[in-house]
Amino acid sequence: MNETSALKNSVDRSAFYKELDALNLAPLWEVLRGLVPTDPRPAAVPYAWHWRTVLPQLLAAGGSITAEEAERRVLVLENPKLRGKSQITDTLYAGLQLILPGEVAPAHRHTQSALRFVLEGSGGYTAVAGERTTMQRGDLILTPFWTWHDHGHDGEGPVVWMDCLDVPLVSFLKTGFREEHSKTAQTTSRPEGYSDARYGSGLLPVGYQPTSATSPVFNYPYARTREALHRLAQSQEPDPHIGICLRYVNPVNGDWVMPTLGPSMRLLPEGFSTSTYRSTDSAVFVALEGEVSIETDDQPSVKLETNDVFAMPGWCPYRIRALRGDCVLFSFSDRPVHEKLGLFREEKNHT
Ligand code: GTQ
Repeated sequence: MNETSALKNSVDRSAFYKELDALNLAPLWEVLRGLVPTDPRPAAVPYAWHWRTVLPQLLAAGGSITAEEAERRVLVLENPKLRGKSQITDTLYAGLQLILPGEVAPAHRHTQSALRFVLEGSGGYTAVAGERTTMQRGDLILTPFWTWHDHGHDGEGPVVWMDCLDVPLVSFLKTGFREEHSKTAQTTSRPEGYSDARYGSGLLPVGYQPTSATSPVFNYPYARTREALHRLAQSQEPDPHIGICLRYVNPVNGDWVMPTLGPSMRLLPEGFSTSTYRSTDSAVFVALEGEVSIETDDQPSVKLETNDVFAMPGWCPYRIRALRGDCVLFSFSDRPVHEKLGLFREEKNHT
């Protein structure tokens, strides 16, 4: 093709594209490579929120609005590349919730699934579907989709936890529903510890038939998780890519605890460094014990101390080093969805 006909061609094309545009039609060949990329290109970037900077703001929120007025007094952790969207990664929501003594965060239910990971204080509780559970630091609490839940605090001092929800996924699917309960706090119909006794002790009621895709255990206490990790650390070598890492399990079927969110807890012995790892799911890490550094290819390494939170986009290669003490890291991700859809991929490098 000579230059004149190439020019004519592009003029014809741009006139053609205008015609198409007016008819709500678009040429695939202009966008194909973006639509069907060679590999995942998340919009989110790796990013850390440090407890020492976030806590004072959360306490300031405590002085400016009550839990009841706010419904949930939460500072949303927004990824710098997804501002205004309430997303910590492309697929996950996370926020830090504060509740003060005597307060109640009113009962409601929604189709989004939620996990709470307790960071600070004691005496806080969550009531889920008629049963209350007291929250201690490091505990993982589940509020399955469409279950009534309210939060409260009978103790002293501030209580803070991280809310982990599948909000972006549910929004994408346009399946969000919510309802407020007629009462501020639901009436409990079972004693505290009932679910744990029925489902959480390595035993199940004979003949039990699951009624939900979510685990019937709704508090996974840190004391037990911690003991399991430390016992394993005494008798096995850490995996080179994930350290000593356990996922929270639904005792009824061995699956993840929720259909959309996959929490896990890992221990990295002092001085241990992981080899480079990446996977398609995006994740949020919280430093529970010790001090770690996380290194990604694009950014200098970031140090995480107690209660610092880190957003890890999907398919981003990273290494974690345990800098001080035996380090315990909580994380949650959308891995259950990737697995169920047959889309989960991971890559383990040997460096
Ligand atoms: O505690 O139910 O951070 O519904 C966002 C939405 C917490 C909750 C959040 C919620 C909740």
